[in-house]
Amino acid sequence: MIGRRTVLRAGGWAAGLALLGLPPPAQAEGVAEEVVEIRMRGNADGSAVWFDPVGVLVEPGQTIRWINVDPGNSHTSTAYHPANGDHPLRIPEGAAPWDSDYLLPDQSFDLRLTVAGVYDYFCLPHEEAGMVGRIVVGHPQGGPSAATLPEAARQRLPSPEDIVRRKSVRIG
Ligand SMILES: [Cu+2]
Repeated sequence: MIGRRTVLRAGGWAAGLALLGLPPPAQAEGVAEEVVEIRMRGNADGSAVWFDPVGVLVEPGQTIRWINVDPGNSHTSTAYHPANGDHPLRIPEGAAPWDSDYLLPDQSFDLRLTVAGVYDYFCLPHEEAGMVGRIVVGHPQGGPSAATLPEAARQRLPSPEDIVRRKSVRIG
């Protein structure tokens, strides 16, 4: 598992390579190349915040990128794991927890998950407001058992079966 915090710059560095006449960087063989993006969103008055999509299906090792597109708020991507503020374990046994730390507007965070299974995560300041998400890696059986989550958070999470079937599940 690799966590990396990056700051988006105008145009992006891949676009910069194109300007220099250089090809985009090669991808590692055997790993899905497409980056799965999850946007951190909020409405204008800050009364609603959410991950978009709330549920995604990825292959092991595929890059997942959270991008804060909410101009009015900082957000985090934080694994449900006892290491993160004594939260319940809701990622596969043996998988390492992650915490993006606070992302300001336009900042992003990359993560790759290699252990198949179901991963639940939350936004540190907005868990109680239901800002939670679920990632299914591979095609696992089952998922995290019922655990105590804030009511708003519990209602937000699609079932692993739904995520596998639809690959990407959005709110609304
Ligand atoms: Cu948040």
